[in-house]
Amino acid sequence: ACVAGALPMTSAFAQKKIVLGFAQVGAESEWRTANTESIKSAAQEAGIDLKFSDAQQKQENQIKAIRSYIAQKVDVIAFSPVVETGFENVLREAKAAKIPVVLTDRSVKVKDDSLYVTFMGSDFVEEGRKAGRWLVENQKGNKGPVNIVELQGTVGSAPAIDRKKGFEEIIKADPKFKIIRSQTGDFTRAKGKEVMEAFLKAEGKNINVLFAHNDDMAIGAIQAIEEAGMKPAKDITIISIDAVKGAFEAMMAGKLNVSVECSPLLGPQLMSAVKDIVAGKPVPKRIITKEGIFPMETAKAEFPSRKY
Ligand code: GZL
Repeated sequence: ACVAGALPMTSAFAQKKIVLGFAQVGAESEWRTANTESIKSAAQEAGIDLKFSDAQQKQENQIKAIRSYIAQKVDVIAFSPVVETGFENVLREAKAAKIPVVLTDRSVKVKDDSLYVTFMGSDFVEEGRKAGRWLVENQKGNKGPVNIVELQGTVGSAPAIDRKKGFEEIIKADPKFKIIRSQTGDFTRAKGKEVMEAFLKAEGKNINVLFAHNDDMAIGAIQAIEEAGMKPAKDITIISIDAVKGAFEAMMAGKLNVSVECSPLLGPQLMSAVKDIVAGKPVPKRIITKEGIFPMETAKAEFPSRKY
């Protein structure tokens, strides 16, 4: 025990390392891989003891991982909720165990927002609006109809719900824009390709635009478009979100028209929030990631400085 005026902590009482339990969504996309890398390297950098789990995009696995962190009495729990609902009970268990929870990347719909300390991540509605605004500008000379097919992200996830909302909010201003098919590709290349093949079979040359909720699905769809003998980014204008390396490569190859940035590099912000929480300092309820938009023409110049 320390007595008043005691000497500063000696090595014998080395500062106990903060233990952070992180329940990751999975490894479904380039974005997710870069996000995991950012979290692991930032924890290392910050001297934080990271316990990490991959839920393979299954909610029950994320809940199991959070319960195990509660049992291990970690100092802080952080996770990116694979879908918006169904986490209330386990968040109440964390609160009862007095373990603070940080939401990164995706958020949850809960009545009691004291169940988490802060949510740090992008504004997905704005990402959808950026995609819509680019399309309105790109098609301004075209009297229409402009038939759009949409590859949605994981059903029930915040990015899928909000990107769709933002995109539709913008294009509804002009009736020439019509979403003729919309289906989930679960944020993966494989599923994106499979669903685009079905869209092409059903609609073929009737498709003018593809709006993909992430680059991985867009890259899968590009393969399907080429296999159908059509030219991606020319016969079908392609809009995507994330701006990962694969998107820049596709844009430099002239196969993708634009990618809206969604930064996965949340590691450093997460670690500083964790340290503040453990130190009892206040943390803003919402921390929004700053991000831009990259049309094909800017890809070559931007690519060398990309960090993910
Ligand atoms: C967005 C993130 C999404 C990415 C996808 O912040 O939740 O999940 O857009 C990833 O690539 O799978």
